[in-house]
Amino acid sequence: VKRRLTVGAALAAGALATLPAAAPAATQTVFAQDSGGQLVWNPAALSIRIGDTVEWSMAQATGTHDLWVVPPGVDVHDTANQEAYPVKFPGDAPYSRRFETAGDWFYYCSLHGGREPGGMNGTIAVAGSGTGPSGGAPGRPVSNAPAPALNDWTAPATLEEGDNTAPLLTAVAVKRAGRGARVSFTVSEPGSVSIRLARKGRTVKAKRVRVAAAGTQTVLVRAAKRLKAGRYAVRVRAADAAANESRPARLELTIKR
Ligand SMILES: [Cu+2]
Repeated sequence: VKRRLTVGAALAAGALATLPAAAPAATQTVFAQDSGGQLVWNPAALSIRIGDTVEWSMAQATGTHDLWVVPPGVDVHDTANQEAYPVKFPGDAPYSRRFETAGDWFYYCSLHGGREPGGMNGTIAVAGSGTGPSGGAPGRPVSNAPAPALNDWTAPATLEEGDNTAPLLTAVAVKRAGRGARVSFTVSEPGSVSIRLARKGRTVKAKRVRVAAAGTQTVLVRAAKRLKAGRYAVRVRAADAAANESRPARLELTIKR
């Protein structure tokens, strides 16, 4: 047994070694540090890959800070095109941002001269792999993002999972009966059957009946008035409880004077 385990482990290691070099998405942390009078982000320079997340932690801060993120190519004074994050206090949850765009990013704390050289700022070099995001868990939403919409969708009490079978409608027949027609049919499962009587394209009478069980049933379709002489198109269609519908049966009924 022990030997087989060893062989298996060696095989697994070999399989891993042949996988393409796609490192999982990583999270890197930058700490706001302000003890000793020097206000810095540490480390001030990061190199990450597309898909990685950076967290700016307040765990080591003793004062308040904010965060501005400057995308590649945006001027440090062009605040309209920068991302502003609200002020945080020592011990607050970190700012968190996932990087999907390669390039040289800049960030700073506006409370502590961050845009100026020597201020509380830093850089993030995001390397594009050429193979797209490296995947992994998505970053957490930034703290100033609007609250996500609540999913208040209520699951249906009954799921008609798996019933994709339409009922079978057979032995459909129609006969004149009094002021209307008598329609008989056989259905393969319970549900409902709808019958439509039309003349010259206009519905004369429509009726829907419940079918409690599979089998043969006869339905009387009575029109409001005595049927005029002519040819009537009769359409019969069955549906089951999951709303699967049979193919319609089309018959003709001729009413003579
Ligand atoms: Cu600051």
